[in-house]
Amino acid sequence: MTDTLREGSLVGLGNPLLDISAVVPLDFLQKYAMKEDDAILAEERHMPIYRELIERFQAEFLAGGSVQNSLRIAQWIIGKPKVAVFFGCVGQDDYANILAEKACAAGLDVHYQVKCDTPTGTCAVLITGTHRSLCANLAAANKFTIDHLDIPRNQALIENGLYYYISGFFLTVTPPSIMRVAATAHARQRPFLMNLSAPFISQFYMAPLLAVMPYVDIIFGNEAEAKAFAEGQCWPADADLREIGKRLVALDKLNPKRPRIAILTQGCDPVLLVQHDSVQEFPVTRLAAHEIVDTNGAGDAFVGGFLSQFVQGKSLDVCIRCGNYAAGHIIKNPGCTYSGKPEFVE
Ligand code: 26A
Repeated sequence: MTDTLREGSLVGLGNPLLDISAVVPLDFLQKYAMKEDDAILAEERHMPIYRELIERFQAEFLAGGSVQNSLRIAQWIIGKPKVAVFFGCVGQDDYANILAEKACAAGLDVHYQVKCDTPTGTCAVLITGTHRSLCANLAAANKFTIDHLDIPRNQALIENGLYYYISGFFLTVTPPSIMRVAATAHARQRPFLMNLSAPFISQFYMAPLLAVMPYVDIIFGNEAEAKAFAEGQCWPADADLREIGKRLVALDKLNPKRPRIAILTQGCDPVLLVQHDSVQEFPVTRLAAHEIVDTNGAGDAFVGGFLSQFVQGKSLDVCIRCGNYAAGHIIKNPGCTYSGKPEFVE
């Protein structure tokens, strides 16, 4: 099946970030007013974090950026290079070289927009036990512009895509680019997948999120992200995750022939697959404490595993089980990295 997959089938757009990751005590989070398992955009007061992580906590540097993570994992499982194409913006520096090198090693076809005057984005990853807190300094990633998609070669790559995946995170950077890709997917009747990405997206970027939602065929999110969306919509405060999922799939949709699907993860509790009025649960294998290295990238890996099967036309059941496999694997490795050959069996 994999052999029939053509290059460039899966197109992703997002923020390419280098993760600066370290295990820290809880009071380090408090110092920067950060919460466990959150993801935020760096403000001025967060800027010293990066240096501090390196100098005080022997931070590791790892390829990151949510969409790029998912695509690297999808590529790892697919095994055939260049099925996935990625667009994002980097600086002209060593960090960009590291990101490109890791992406290429994974088989990903990256087409970065490069801004010479701005450094490549970084993300502080603060590990506390099984929690991780992310603070992204987007820098060059924030400078992505739609004209990168106007370059004829890039335009051709976008039009060549059969599946499209963009994070909610990218709404902070360039809603027009997202709308452009969504419209292409819609015109060609190809699946367009998005992620709620973080609670702050629903809190501060609800308008562009709602603008793109009618195009979204599959929406991913975790419990906290779904709850933030529900709050932003003033849905009943007692609505549980199942109810929120049902409301998410019922939001306006441009192509009614392909009803929206919501896939909601909840840590080691079962993944919910919400379609129409039905909610199915997919159990997650609970890892023993000693097997867990860090949970950074688990959500991205889930999507990566899902995509690796989805682009091969597999059933949602197989896609979700592969998502769970990939997330479980990534948790046993530092950041969103893998080791060895994938061992997913359908
Ligand atoms: C706009 N923001 C906040 C972000 C991110 C992000 N990727 C894109 N945009 N904040 C954190 N990340 C990435 O998420 C991964 C874990 O899910 C981190 O780089 C990390 O690799």
